[in-house]
Amino acid sequence: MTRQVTTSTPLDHARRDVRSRVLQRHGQFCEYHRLRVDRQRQAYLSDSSGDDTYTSWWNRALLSGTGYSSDARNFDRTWAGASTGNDTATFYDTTGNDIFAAWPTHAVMYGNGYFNDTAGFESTVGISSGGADQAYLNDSAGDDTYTSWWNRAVLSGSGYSTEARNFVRTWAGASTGNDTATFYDTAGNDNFMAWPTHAVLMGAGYFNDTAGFDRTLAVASTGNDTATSMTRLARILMRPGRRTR
Ligand SMILES: [Ca+2]
Ligand SMILES: [Ca+2]
Ligand SMILES: [Ca+2]
Repeated sequence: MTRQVTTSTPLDHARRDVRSRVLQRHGQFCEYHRLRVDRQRQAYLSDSSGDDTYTSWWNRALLSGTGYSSDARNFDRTWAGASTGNDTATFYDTTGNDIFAAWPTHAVMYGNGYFNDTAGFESTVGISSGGADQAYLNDSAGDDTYTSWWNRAVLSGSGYSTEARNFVRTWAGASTGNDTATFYDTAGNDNFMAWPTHAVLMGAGYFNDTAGFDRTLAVASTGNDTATSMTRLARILMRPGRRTR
């Protein structure tokens, strides 16, 4: 009769011990980083029942109201929620490329290394300081009004207002309801182009795009402005002060 005997030297024991310690340390390291990503680098800010003001930069989110101030710095992601009261949110960008996206109930600004998210603010404003920034404004299911200038686009409806300032490119989308869009031009040369489902006014340094509005109106002031109906393939030369539907 033979017996299988496993031998193990003190060196084997030592190696196994080292390996298990390394795995244990690795586990602790992974757990530490999981916590860092999942918890430590995200900030959650909540408002008061009164009127609150939110302001964010790429490395900071600040929410304040009567008797309090919550300041989150250097987080990868921040979230701020508004409840009752008249709450306003202002988002500042970076000098790089940033995106501002807003809906009636939430808004977000994000770019390289940061993501600032909000929910429930009645008024939201995204501000671009430079870079190839883009703003996306989304309407409500009800009736909404869009108005744009070369450096500003505003979309508002029942209980909310969203605004994009100084973006080189903006887009606003309309869904259900009776939604209207009005574009104002610059003093220079501008081009308005309209399709049945979308319309664009563009000029030096700006591009204001819309989709789905039931009625669009472009207003021309000075400059050599053109309006093109892409359906009729008609080109109209707009004179100062003349309105084109
Ligand atoms: Ca509030
Ligand atoms: Ca930017
Ligand atoms: Ca709508």
